[in-house]
Amino acid sequence: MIATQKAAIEKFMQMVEKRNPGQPEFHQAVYEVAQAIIPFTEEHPQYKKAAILERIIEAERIIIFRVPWMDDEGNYRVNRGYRVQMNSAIGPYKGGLRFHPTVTLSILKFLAFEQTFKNSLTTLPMGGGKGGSDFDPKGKSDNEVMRFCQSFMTELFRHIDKDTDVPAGDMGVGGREIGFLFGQFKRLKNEFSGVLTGKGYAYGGSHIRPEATGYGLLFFVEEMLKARGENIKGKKVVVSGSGNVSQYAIEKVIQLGGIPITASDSDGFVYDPAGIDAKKLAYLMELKNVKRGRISEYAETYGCKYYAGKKPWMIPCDIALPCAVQNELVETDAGVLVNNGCMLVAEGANMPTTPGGIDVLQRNGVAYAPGKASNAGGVAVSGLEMSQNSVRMSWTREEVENRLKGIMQDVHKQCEKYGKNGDGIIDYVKGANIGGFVRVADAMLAQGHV
Ligand code: NDP
Ligand code: 2IT
Repeated sequence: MIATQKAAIEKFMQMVEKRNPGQPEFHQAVYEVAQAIIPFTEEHPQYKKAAILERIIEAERIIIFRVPWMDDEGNYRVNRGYRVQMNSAIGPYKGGLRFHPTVTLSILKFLAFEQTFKNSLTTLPMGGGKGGSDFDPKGKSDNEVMRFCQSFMTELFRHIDKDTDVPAGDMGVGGREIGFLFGQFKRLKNEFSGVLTGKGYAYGGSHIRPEATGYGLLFFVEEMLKARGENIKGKKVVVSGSGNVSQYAIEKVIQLGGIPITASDSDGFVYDPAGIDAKKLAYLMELKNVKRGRISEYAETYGCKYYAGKKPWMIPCDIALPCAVQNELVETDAGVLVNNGCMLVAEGANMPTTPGGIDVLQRNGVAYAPGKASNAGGVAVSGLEMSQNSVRMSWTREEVENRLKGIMQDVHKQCEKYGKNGDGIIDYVKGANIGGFVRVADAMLAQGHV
């Protein structure tokens, strides 16, 4: 990168930090995009002249609200709810809801910003949004979760609609929560519509939506490997997390003939050198989705090692799939992966690798895919759920899975188109950011000064 471009990026980031104080995750997400887009807009002055980058980092609208609810002991409780309506240039705002005690405006702005680019890469008509609350579903009874969801939706319902803003799940928001949220929306609006995705199949959900992020991640990994003349058979795969994304990533690794050897939660990870097979995965799913237990119990049941307070990147592997949380793979972790011969890192989570981590991986020739490309399968099938709801039909599992695979192959093609360097190596960060940007930017140009 030439010195004038570096200076332009630094100046831009100073403005971003000044206008968004105390929002480090948002700064981090913008920085990654700015590094790719500022040089690109130098070569394409129509975007620079129209200040598209300056506009795209500003949310169209942010809603922050009180969520009062009562716990099982009759205590009054209060949380904060948010919806960040980031960009509607190419479709209604679309993106998940996160319920986690660490939720802040900075986290949701970073997620909504990433979502804008990701949704564009899917080629489906979806803008970017994200929302959630600092509510912690962990340790709460089903009734408490229901009361919280009902209170959350009692405010949110007036800001969303099937053609305006369509939330879905994210961390802490799965099928149970979407059901409660949908039920309350329906009562308040007296309307049965596709206003949320990730619904149960019995009431308008799509086949393969629960599986979509994890499966899509592996379809993307297959394309990355193909580009290097490789395939996944027999490869050791380290996975972090044990929630929705991790579970179905593990399932697809098994189906494709790879060997998943770790899973984790916020307390530690398990290393199963024999591989997590279909039977052990069924146990893990029951443990996490029904019993809502801890990953350490997997180690007790199957007699393998549990590493309390540690992350799985220390285990030698061919492929690493961070599927838990932002900034879970830092520079030193990347160094350990490189030293152990890891050839590919693809993100199931959003922004799990720090900028220093990305730098170490890329400099050492590890194929690295940012989440906005490799985890786009979840929102892609959400888009397919919206289509099915609009025509009041549902497609078969095979049909949805084939479409998902086609979309992930298309995302990979866009990364290749915009990210292939002179030496033939694909820079997925550059490719995903420019590929995601162009469609949104062209729509913004066409729509005038919006
Ligand atoms: P879940 O809530 O189902 O699972 C989250 C997992 O991450 C849990 O295993 C959780 O452990 C673990 N975790 C949370 N915090 C930490 C931490 N600080 N350190 C280590 N592990 C942690 O969420 P999802 O699987 O849906 O989401 C995971 C990631 O994937 C998120 O980054 C999300 O934004 C992203 N994503 C999700 C999509 C979806 O459709 N659901 C789509 C695309 C991306 P514990 O149980 O201890 O909290
Ligand atoms: O980060 C994500 O892409 C999601 N949590 C899924 C969003 C969606 O609308 O399905």
